[in-house]
Amino acid sequence: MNEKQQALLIESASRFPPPQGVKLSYGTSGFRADASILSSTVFRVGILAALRSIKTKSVIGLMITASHNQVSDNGIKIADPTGGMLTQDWEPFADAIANAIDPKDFIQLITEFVKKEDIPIGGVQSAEIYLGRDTRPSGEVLLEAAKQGISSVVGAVAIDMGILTTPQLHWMVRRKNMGMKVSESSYFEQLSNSFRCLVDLIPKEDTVTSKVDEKLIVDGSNGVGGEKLEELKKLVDGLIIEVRNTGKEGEGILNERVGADFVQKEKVAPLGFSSNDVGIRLVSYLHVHTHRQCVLRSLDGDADRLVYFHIPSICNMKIDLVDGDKILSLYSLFIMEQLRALSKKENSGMIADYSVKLGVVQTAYANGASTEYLKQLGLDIVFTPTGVKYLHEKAAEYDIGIYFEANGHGTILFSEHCISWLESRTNEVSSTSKGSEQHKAALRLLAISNLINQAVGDALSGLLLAEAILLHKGWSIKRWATLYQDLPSRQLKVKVADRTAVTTANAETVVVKPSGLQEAINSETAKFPLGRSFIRPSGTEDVIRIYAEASTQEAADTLAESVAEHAKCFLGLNKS
Ligand code: 16G
Ligand code: MG
Repeated sequence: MNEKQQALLIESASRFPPPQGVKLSYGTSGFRADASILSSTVFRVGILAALRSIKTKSVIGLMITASHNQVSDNGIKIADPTGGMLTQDWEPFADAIANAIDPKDFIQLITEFVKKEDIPIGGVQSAEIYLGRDTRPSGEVLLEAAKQGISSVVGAVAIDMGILTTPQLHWMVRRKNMGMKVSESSYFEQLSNSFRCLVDLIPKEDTVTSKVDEKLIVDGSNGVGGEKLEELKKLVDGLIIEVRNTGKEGEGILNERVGADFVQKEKVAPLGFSSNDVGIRLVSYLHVHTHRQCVLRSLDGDADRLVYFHIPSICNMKIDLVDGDKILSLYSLFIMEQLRALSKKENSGMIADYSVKLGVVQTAYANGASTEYLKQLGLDIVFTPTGVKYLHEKAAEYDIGIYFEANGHGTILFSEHCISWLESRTNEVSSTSKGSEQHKAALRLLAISNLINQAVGDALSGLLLAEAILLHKGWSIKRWATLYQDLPSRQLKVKVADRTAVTTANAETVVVKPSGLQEAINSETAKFPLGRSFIRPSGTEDVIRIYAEASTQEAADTLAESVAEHAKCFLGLNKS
């Protein structure tokens, strides 16, 4: 590093002193904390993003959001050149510079890192960083800190893409690095065009059932997702979308008793939903009136999570949840159907000449019934630890990799090879095979690859895909929910001072430390039919999480409680 660069870093860092007595960690989804202490962290992540851009010679994304956290929190995460999460190799450096108090240590860390990674800085190199932020009021101040961090690396340029959902920013970074033009309107166009394409491919005989004139009611969590869905819906033909909790002045507070995280964890309806949304209600299709179950959807604070739900009874506004596992099952079923159609030999002479490697990725939180269902479909299922970055990496090993966490994070990845094969299937067909089932199946899969966000899970594109499949199948949420019946489950958490006291293996299904705890969990689990339980340290809070499922709710509750007791005991948290 030359003197000019060093002086620039020292001077700008002096304007962003780090908070005292706080240790920040990049965690599963970037840095998150109370917004008032984050300026220095965001400034430093700006520097890191510039270094990453120089190293990879690509555009890097920097998103300011704390997703489903309370409105007073904020956070920052990086999108790598592919649009995915920051490579895990760089996380220790992120932690180190975020926590370096002494300016000399800070400069030394950067000097050593650029040397080790062979990153030339201070000279003619250029770097480009796209900045996005959600609707949090603290976003603007933190945006400024990010810009200052970026401009303290010679040759680095920050481009403010404005208020965006997290998946929009990841999508833009991916697309830009693929050499394409990037704008928010191109994102909306791609989603609405590919949705229309899927709807146009619905077999004609099914149109009566699929023309259900039902409003899509969506909880926007009072965040950026609601705002963007209001824009997207203007372009989407064939769906009537009503966004509740849009975050407009006076409508409510971001993530406060609203949003996918609240709905999934608390299993009650979010604010903004009333007795009118309970049970079944009258809807019309064509000129016929019918009673249908009222289907509701919920996005999280930065719109990278989606769940569906239904409120069966007015008494307590408790919900029946259609979670990420069921979304995964719906997608998997539809994709399998298309692949099956594609591999059928027809008179057309169009023969599938390549066997697509399809895989499904889940975590230990996936309900056992969902895994069983997917196995019965004949799918290859693999498990990874919790956190999008792990699932995404695994899914990328397949031609078509579908991943979902139960909490609604997930997407579908198509390999380049698979996309070119599908394109050749649709382009090279002889005129006789146009309109054949094979041809349509290839077109549908291509439309899915355009609709679904391949950079990261995206509630807006995920919602349109689920709706297109439901329309295609003429399915109600009730029919969808009966794909399988969830096993009763319970989640608990135990507060700890040091969550590293617990370590796990085998995709978090086995506790390694404290030693002996796994044996205790095994003997509890063995007491319950269909019993399954695991514990893991949270990646976002100072807690240990406990999950249990069993054949009855009572058994799942008892199992979770006894495992929690064992955990406390092994961690020395029990009194006396
Ligand atoms: C973060 C992760 C999510 C994971 C959750 C687990 C991303 C974008 N988000 O929100 O995938 O399910 O953390 O939280 O990676 P926990 O570690 O506190 O249980
Ligand atoms: Mg989120």
